[in-house]
Amino acid sequence: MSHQATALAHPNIALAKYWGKVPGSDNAPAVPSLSVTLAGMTTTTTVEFSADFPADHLELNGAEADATALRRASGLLDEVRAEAGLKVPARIRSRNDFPTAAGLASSASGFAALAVAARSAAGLPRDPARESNLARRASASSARSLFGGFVELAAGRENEHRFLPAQQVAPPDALPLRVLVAVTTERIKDTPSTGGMNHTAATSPYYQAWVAHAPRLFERVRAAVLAADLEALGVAAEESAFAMHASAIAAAPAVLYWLGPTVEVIAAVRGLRASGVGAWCTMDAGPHVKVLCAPPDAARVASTLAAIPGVLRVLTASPGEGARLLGAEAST
Ligand code: 2P0
Repeated sequence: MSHQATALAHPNIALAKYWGKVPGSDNAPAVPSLSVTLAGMTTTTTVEFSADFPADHLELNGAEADATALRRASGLLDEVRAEAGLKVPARIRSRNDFPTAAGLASSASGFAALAVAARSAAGLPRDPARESNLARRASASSARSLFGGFVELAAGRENEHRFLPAQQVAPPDALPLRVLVAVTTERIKDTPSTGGMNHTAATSPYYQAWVAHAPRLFERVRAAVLAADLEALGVAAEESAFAMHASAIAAAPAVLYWLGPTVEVIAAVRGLRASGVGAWCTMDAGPHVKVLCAPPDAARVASTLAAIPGVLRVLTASPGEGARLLGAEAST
């Protein structure tokens, strides 16, 4: 007897960044964050529980995943098994329809899809808040991909293990927006974000300043989304990205994700603004630059980015929907 379920989820881009965890917590963020879930790019994940399997097994894009990825996924499955009273192993098959090195965290869509598929395959009812909390404990940014549009994840509190799901702030059509991704390398990043943020917290003299300042940036981003004010959103989102990276760059040794083309794109976006085009940058734990603009400006901004030496390609994304279940079945 086996039970299986398939779910899909999209990546998200943080407009107000998460960087740093509450010490002693169950992967609760030290700062509040706010993201936009992106349409177009999709992770599809199938989970099958069966007593016939010898152990948990994880396949990513058709290849067996490494031990670290399997351990993280098994940790999420263990929580589902405990809640459902299930004691059998699972096989996970996950596929992204966007390249892993595209600068869009596949972990966010991956753990969001896994949370939905695993709970459903275990016979638990759909519950986006519980799925979001489950995903958050595996990888905090993935908690936000459970929901569509503009999504917030609050900061946790010291020495507190609690229910902390993300929640929707506004639906996808609340603010007309395009996110252009300027891809600057095909290489996978060298410092994974968990290690990068923990090293920043441990060694950067600017980390405490970041933690103190981030809630103000979050409030500005949130207010701008609710007011549908793209300029205020872009300005605050750019400040959040630079403040996060400043804290990381001041770590010892530095956590520096940028490459030459990263800075070239930042300069070009400032040039666009100087010529009257509304465009703002944000960067995550990698060298790619995501550029925010209004839909009518997207073609002009994309062609400017594509012409920059070192920019390999430009992807265009829009606000999209949250994770969803595609199907669930039991077989003998
Ligand atoms: C974000 N990032 O808010 C920020 C901005 C990267 C830079 O969330 O340790 O993979 O698994 O909870 O979620 C990437 O961090 O970290 C991230 P873990 P995660 O999107």
